[in-house]
Amino acid sequence: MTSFFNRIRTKIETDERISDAEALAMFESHDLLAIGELAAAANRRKNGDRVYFNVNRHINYTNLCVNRCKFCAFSKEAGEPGEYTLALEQIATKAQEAADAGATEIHSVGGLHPDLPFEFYLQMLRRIKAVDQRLHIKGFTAVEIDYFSHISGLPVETVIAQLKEAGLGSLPGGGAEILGQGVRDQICPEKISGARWLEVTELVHRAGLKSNATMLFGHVETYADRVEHLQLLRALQDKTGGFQAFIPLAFQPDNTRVPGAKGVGGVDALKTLAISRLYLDNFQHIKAYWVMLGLKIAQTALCFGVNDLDGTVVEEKIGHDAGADSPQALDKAGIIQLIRKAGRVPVERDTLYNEL
Ligand code: V47
Ligand code: SF4
Repeated sequence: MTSFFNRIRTKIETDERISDAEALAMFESHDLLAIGELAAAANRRKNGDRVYFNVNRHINYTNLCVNRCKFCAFSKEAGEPGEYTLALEQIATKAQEAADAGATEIHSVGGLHPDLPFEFYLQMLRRIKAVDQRLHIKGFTAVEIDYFSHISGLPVETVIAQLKEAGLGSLPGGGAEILGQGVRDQICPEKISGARWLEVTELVHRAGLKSNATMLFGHVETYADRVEHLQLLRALQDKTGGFQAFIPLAFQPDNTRVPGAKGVGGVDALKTLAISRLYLDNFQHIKAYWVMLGLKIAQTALCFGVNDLDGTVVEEKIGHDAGADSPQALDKAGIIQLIRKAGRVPVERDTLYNEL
């Protein structure tokens, strides 16, 4: 294996791409420290010692969803106990609380609501912006954008243009799951295809909006499925350059309907983050989303190629409904301490990675 890792090291140092076969071999390897050391070196070349975080707040406007993905413990059907849809007034109140607490970003996603009209989402953006023009709204996944096109009868390009006009600043990376259709048929058969997710994301980038990309891992997928997912993202990034960060999401199994899934161990989580850094040479940022990883693994990930810890979050539902044992929120001092104790330099950023 030493000659294998030496070859990867040479590739990193000469900016040569890791092949799919090499990524697969690393997933199959148990030499976590070798992979991590290479990923840390690759990250150092790109980002030095700096680790980014932001002050943000999540607002999940509804948990009603017509898709009912099997891995999702957050979504509900109409009439089920615990279903909710926030009124515009409640959304504005949460945005005001966020602005008062120094947030620069509202991260807003929700289920695919059976009846709300497209106009609701435009009004939601306008209401948040009316609270404070400076709040950047990172909202709606490619899945929601496709759904808005469906319910409004408008082409995706028009949907994006209207959302942008109403105040949308960028898109989060959700809905990608595993892009390969074989896996989607098992865990989210009602969701748009992986090909459609890529198509909508390309249109988002063409409209001048940045977005992120995620990968939900640790359920039924194989290592080959993960490599294919990374390959599709790297190819789209070559085409558009519109992705900011890649965020591997560790699957939380409680209250879900994925047969046999047990959740993600620390070794798999760190290996996946490190390989993402090595393979996705055209992504500047690899984010350890502490909500799904837990604080200890998220901090350790800073030694495995990661340069972003996401934000303060404040009110998290998607991971916690599925049993995540991380805290609900972190304060800025807590994030700064996590980064400093890993020997790195904390940098508060806005959503578009301007340093604050
Ligand atoms: O798309 C759903 C995932 C995503 C579970 O772009 C689950 O900055 C784990 O995309 N276990 C939404 N994950 C969250 C998301 C995100 C989060 C933080 C930052 C950003 C960003 C994006 O959550 C969904 C789905 O892939 N998810 N259920 C679960 N049981
Ligand atoms: Fe709906 Fe998103 Fe949950 Fe799937 S992951 S059921 S689309 S809220």
